[in-house]
Amino acid sequence: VVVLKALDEEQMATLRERHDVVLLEGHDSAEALDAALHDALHDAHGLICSGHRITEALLDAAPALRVICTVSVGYDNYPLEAMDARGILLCNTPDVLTETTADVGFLLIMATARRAVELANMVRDGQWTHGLTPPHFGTDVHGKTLGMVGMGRIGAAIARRGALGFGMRVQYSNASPKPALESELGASRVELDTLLKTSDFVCVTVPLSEQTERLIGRRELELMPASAILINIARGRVIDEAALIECLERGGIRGAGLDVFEQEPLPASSPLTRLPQVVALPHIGSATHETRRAMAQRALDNLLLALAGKSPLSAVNEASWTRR
Ligand code: 8YV
Repeated sequence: VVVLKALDEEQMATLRERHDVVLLEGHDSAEALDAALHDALHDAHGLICSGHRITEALLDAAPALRVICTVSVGYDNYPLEAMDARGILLCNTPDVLTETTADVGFLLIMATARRAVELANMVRDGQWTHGLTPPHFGTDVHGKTLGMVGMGRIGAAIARRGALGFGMRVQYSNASPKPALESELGASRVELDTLLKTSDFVCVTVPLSEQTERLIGRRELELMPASAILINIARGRVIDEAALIECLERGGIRGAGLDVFEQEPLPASSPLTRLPQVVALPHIGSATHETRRAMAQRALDNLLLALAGKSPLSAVNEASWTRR
């Protein structure tokens, strides 16, 4: 088993009891890591990784590979069709990160609306020299309209925080209706355009796919009122980032709270690093000690089950596996 994403010591020990393990770490460059992975995969049956781009060429170099366990819920960086064709199972880590990631969604809503980072920096810079006046005021969160683009597990957890904790009116756009959430939260399903025109906060939680790439582009941003705030905790490429920068620079929307970007790490030259109305986080959605440990444990459990020929806890393409 090749491990690219560090498990903790106890988890590594559990894995070593059952399998020969190659831990790949400490490579200086992405190229060096790619080369090491290419070699290590030659005899591997399993791979635990996260965030690394797995190509078809890598799969070709891994004739014995049976399962890849990603330490993430998103799996847009895996060549799923090529894995299906080879009968390689892909497992991810849903559920265990839902609440933690929803916390970051709400953190961004609050921080952007109340300008927390900008104003905290003012204090830090010794610029809090007199009482605040309206140019420094933020906007309310409670009682406003929250528009969820995507109402999966994480979307629902954010919507719950909004409706039950902050008295927000929730509307959502999603491929399928969610009647249970509609009755629990009083949420209503609307077309994306309506959502964009009528929400105070638009929160993007859809997975990245061919259908959702650049779902929010120039046209969509223009539908949002100038008082609205855009939050993205999904994947950077769901939003046209150049169009978003242009929209923010001309005051087309009030602000943006972003945990994900087209390119990560976000280049220091990006205007998103310096626009005051932007709260940019370094992709911390699931980054707590507790949740990252639970994610690693889920990946490990998935791998051990799959290599023992049993059904894993969370598989993305179980049908291809069953066929194999
Ligand atoms: C992290 C995430 O990027 O789960 C996901 O899809 O985006 C995050 O939890 C990361 O993959 C954790 O290793």
